[in-house]
Amino acid sequence: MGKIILDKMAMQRALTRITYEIVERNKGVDDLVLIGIKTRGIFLATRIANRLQQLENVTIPVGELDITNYRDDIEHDSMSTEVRIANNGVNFSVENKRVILVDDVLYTGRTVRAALSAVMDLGRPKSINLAVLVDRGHRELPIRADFVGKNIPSSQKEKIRVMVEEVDDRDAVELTK
Ligand code: 3GP
Ligand code: 5GP
Ligand code: MG
Repeated sequence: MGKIILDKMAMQRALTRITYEIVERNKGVDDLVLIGIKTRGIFLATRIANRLQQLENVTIPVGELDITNYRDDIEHDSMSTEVRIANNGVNFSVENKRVILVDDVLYTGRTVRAALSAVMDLGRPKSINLAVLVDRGHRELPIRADFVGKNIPSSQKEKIRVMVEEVDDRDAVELTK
């Protein structure tokens, strides 16, 4: 059985704080777009967008990214850039936008590295920042998050279980051996 690191209320507070930090850092919400990394990153991005709607009364676009085609440890020579771009779920322009990437867990950084490539294929944003619910350490690349729900120092053997009501029927973050 896992140990609960964040319960429903703590998760809600962390997302609310991240939302305020995003507004503060960007000095508002001009040109802001959110891009969630599948699967749970998309739900977290949508929740942040909902809070921005309540807080600032703006509708911020939320894109969906599946970075499978960009991972450096997966063979994808046969896939052209055009096909990779066509397969993503970002239905708006990132040109000159302030992009916030959103994911559930940051670990080696390879997913985010891949997400950066995917976004760059779409255009030239003004900036890209990273928001994650959990940073569990063990980076293998020079990547860090700008907005962190909770730092959870973990051993390589441990797993962080992120549950969201949208797909897991409850909100919680657990550390399992
Ligand atoms: P997610 O798609 O919502 O991020 O990778 C598939 C799922 O497995 C992920 O869900 C993630 O939460 C979970 N997972 C747990 N441990 C790991 C891990 O070490 N690496 C990856 N890639 N996913 C993990
Ligand atoms: P990275 O690419 O940084 O090694 O891993 C980040 C991605 O892998 C995230 O999208 C995340 O979903 C998944 N991941 C890596 N480690 C864990 C973990 O311990 N728990 C969960 N839930 N996801 C993880
Ligand atoms: Mg993830």
